[in-house]
Amino acid sequence: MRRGHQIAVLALVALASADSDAQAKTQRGLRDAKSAPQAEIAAAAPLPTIGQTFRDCEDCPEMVVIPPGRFAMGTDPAETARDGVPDEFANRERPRHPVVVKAALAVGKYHVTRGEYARFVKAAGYAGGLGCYFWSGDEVKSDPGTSWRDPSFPQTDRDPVVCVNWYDARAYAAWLARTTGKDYRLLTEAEWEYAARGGTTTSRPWGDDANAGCRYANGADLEMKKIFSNRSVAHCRDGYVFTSPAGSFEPNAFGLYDMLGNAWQWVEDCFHANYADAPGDAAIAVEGGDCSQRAVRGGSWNNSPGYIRAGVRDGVGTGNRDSFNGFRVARTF
Ligand SMILES: [Ca+2]
Repeated sequence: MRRGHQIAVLALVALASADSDAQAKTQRGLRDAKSAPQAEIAAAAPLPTIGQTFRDCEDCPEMVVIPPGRFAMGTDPAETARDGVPDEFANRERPRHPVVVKAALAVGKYHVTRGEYARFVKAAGYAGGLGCYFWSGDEVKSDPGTSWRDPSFPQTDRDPVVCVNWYDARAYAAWLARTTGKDYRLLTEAEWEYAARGGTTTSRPWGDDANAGCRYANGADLEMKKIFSNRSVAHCRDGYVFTSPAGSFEPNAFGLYDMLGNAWQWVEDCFHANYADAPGDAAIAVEGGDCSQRAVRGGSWNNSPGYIRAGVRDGVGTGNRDSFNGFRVARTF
């Protein structure tokens, strides 16, 4: 009952645009809450409010409560044509379709950092794994000597952890859930795109201009061009060739940092080639399709401007550890 009360009151706070079914449940929940003993309500955990930030333990990732709402997931052909995205990638973002996020949820304010991951590895005795794919400038190579501790370029403990595969990301979220008693997990792909867009409908949270992104995202930029001269880069300087410390750029409208760029983010869903059978409920992670790959979102430090967009998506083998890929966590209330 206590959990039900929390959900009901949370929905009262923020369910401005959720569907009628959710609203009906909210109204039923509120009637239940009003009739419940005051002592039980008083004993419940404090209720989150939209935009609130919190940590569930001293070393836990900082979380942001984002609102429920509706959005259009995916892109139209004009967007990818404008950015010169090849059909092979552009077709993954079709068709654009409506999705509802029925309840507020908490999303990591930043990627899980290398320091946070290190605490997990130590506390849980997790192997973590050696061997990571890194970019030599000409090609992606595997090196058994690289790992999340040393991804082949320098990082601080505030940088996003990379060289983690999908199992590593899930293991971290599961450990966080065990240690806090809260419902930590990876985001679904639809939740991720909703969170990345932050209420915007442009190709990026700051607009459509890729060359205006250096205040908001760490992608391939003129700084990278000094070292990797053959790269297609944004015509601006974000200041980082490789990963950047979490929160080095401006947040989106939901208060989330680095949703685009820095490191691709693993999500829960199996990879589907397009959205032909995509659900309209963001809480549902897509099963079926190719579950040997999971979706990654957001682009990374080495991606050219066409891949630093809210709609861009890729599939990566679940066991692959790449120096481009990291993750952030979500928490259900
Ligand atoms: Ca950069």
